[in-house]
Amino acid sequence: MNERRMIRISKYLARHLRHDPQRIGLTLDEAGWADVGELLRAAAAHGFPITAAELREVVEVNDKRRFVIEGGRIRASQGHTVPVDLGLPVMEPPDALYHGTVGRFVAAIKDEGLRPMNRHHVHLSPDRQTATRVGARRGVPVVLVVAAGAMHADGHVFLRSENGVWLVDRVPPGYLRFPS
Ligand code: HQG
Repeated sequence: MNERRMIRISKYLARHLRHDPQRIGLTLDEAGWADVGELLRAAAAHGFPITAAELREVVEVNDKRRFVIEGGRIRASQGHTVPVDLGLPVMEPPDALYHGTVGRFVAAIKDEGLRPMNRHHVHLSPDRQTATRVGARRGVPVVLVVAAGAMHADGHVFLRSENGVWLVDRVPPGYLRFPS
């Protein structure tokens, strides 16, 4: 499959497995799973036919491992706006995690800390390079360092998604280091 088709399918899956399953009449269970056959039928019925082989390829090859297939079901590993309980394990984070953003948000973040905005959690990256890519989706990236170890010691709960993204309810400004 070519890169363009792969990206189109990945975006289509993200839209319907994270944000808007009703749009194609799909139902997710409480943990975010959809039946693979049902998904393929719903996509075809709504003008976006995907073959089973294409679906498998997107799930397996996708650089960020955004989706998982298990026992005939598929779900997004993170990033939902619909209410789901992914049942992710609570984990002790490393001392430092990273958040990629852009300059125009920095003043508000200094003031309020990081907030989940439309998602369920604030998303943090395990390394600077990943955070740089996340920030670059919106402009010139600005990478913030999060004192995750200190937050954990102070009782903040961290989850880790199946694809290695760290999730937390919020990051108060005192735990953030901004580039000078
Ligand atoms: C910013 C993609 C103002 C925050 C990525 C970010 C990631 C604030 C934006 C995943 C703020 C929210 C998540 C505050 C946070 N005031 N702005 N108090 N607190 N922000 O997309 O972290 O491709 O919801 O800095 O790669 O950018 O979808 O979060 O810029 O892993 O798989 O508000 O989404 O993965 O944006 O990205 P998002 P994010 P996928």
